Amino acid sequence: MRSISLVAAAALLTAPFTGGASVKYHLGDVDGSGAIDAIDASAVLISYEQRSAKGTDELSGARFTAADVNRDGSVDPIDASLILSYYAHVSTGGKMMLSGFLAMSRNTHSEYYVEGCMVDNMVEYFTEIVNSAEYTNDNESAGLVQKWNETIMYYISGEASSEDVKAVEKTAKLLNSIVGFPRMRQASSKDECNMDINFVTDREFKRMFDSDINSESADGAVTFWFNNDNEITRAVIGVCISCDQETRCSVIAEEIINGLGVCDSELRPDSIVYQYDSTVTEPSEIDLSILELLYSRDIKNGMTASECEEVIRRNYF
Ligand SMILES: [Ca+2]
Ligand SMILES: [Ca+2]
Repeated sequence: MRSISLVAAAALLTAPFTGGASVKYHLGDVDGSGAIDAIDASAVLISYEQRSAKGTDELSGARFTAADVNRDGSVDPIDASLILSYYAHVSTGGKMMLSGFLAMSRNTHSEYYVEGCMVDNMVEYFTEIVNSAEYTNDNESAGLVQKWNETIMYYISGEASSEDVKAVEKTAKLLNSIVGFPRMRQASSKDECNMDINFVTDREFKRMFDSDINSESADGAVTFWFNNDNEITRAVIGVCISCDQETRCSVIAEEIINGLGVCDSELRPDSIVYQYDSTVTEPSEIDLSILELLYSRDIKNGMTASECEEVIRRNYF
């Protein structure tokens, strides 16, 4: 493994810092060079020594903020050592953002973290079910993020059992606990709804969905519509009443979640959106984390898979 010497790096620092008004300082990048490396650690140490010896300090404003990487209000050797550790991480092929790296070195995780699920797995799964290229019949929007921005007003039609209604309510409650999710509420009439949940016979189901899917083998389906901004504006769900209650509960949760811009998965049998028959009736921890990421402020309608990956790598640790 490469080692990094702080002393040698300090010797490299022969020129004064450039610091014009147009230079942008990001956390850890004390000289505004665009990279976080040993020179930044040296700048922190030099600033610390200046301040200790003479009471003066050339670091101020944005540069001070960039240098105080552990955000304790002081620029000191601890910050320098954190910058060096991060530089070592990046120099040996590490891909974490500084904020994630610092959180990890404090042994903490972001709110999206699921035990045992590495960021690469999360990226792969997110890409599979959110940036799926096969889900839409519109080539323009294939693979782009589509999600709701307005409140989902659902309405239950047809022969729903009390267990069916409970399953819808349970899913809505769970979704409403997600930060950033635009709420899901019951509409007072079918006219007011934008998510129409129909409990139907096999024949009605076939009539509703036959042009889109092979309805022979399906117990449920959803069709959703989106506008030019990739905002989902309407969804119609069908659940076959011919299947047993347990299957119906699983289908209800799955189709609602599919209607949020999340397509089926082949990767994870424990997922609520697993492509094949399953009796999973609620989202797995990873499903929930995906929904939290999808509905977070950083993931925007119309984003591509690589744009999403960048967000995930920054936020998932
Ligand atoms: Ca730098
Ligand atoms: Ca500090």
